[in-house]
Amino acid sequence: MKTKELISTAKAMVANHKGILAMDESNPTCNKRFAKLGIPQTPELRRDYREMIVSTAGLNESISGAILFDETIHQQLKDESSFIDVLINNGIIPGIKVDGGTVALAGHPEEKITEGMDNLRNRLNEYAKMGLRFTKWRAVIIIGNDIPSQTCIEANAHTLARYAALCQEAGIVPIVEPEVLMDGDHTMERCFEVTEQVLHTVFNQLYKQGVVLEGMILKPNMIVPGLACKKQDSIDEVADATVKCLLRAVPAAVPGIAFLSGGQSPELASARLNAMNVRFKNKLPWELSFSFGRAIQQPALDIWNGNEKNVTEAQKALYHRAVCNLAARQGEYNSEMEKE
Ligand code: 5MM
Repeated sequence: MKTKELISTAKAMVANHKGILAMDESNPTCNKRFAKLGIPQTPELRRDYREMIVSTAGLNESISGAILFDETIHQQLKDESSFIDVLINNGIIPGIKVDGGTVALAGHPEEKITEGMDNLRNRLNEYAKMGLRFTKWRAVIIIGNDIPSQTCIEANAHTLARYAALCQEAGIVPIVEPEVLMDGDHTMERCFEVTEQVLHTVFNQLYKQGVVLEGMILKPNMIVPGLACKKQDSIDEVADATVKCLLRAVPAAVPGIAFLSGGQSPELASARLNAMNVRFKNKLPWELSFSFGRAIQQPALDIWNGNEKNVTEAQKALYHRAVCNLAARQGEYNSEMEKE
């Protein structure tokens, strides 16, 4: 195993206060986002949208790596360069989503298991040859009446660890993403309890399957109340609960924790990340970073709206969100930045 290389890639993914841009929406998810805005759901427009993102000048000042979707790596920019090369030339590490999405867990119809293990070893070797240096696999855990079940947590943790071990064997850094969804009216305390259980189970499996913790990145949810919960805790309460949970469950050997945004508004995601970095600066064993999708992209997507004429304005919005999160990583974000 190329352990040294894995460790240095993982460190680079969270270095210099930068974060990871998740632009790996599968076609159904990307189409859903386009449909909301009335944008035609074609491969050409998905390509145009992603070209708008990767050609944003200065993106590399705050973005260390970008997660692509398989369709994108087989497409080209208008000048016929590949998306992978454009990222590499801009000093952004290219990565790719390798999971195949979620389906109902057999015997547990309300819960999800992630597919995509078939032929994964060969796919990883192909991706490594193409220059992709990290991957992502997302597991989904739903909070509801009597769920998540232990079966669901264990099945997803086992799969995440199998995926991570295969990635490291291929010399690729795995981003391990167990996402506890924000949907529902559960409290922040319930999110804490479930996330802690999930993370303990995931790290137990990573250990059992020999995954080198120094050569991976964890991509968890923040500890937040459900979107429909009557009590919406303050930014500082979310920051404290999130760090408390992570300190209990994430080994110090992991170089970085890059949060997903999970449906939080872009401003709230930045503010919560900022609060963690303000309150726990220099006190944590891992870097606290971001791997946002919607919380970085949404304002830019709204402006772009499928129209070439809007590219420059959309790129400004994307650049702005990336810079806000660079500041949040240093505990230097504030709402004044949103007026700039
Ligand atoms: C960008 O969306 C990623 C792929 O999602 P699908 O498999 O549903 O198409 C997703 O895994 C994303 O990376 C994470 O959920 C983080 O994105 P958010 O929007 O939650 O920050």
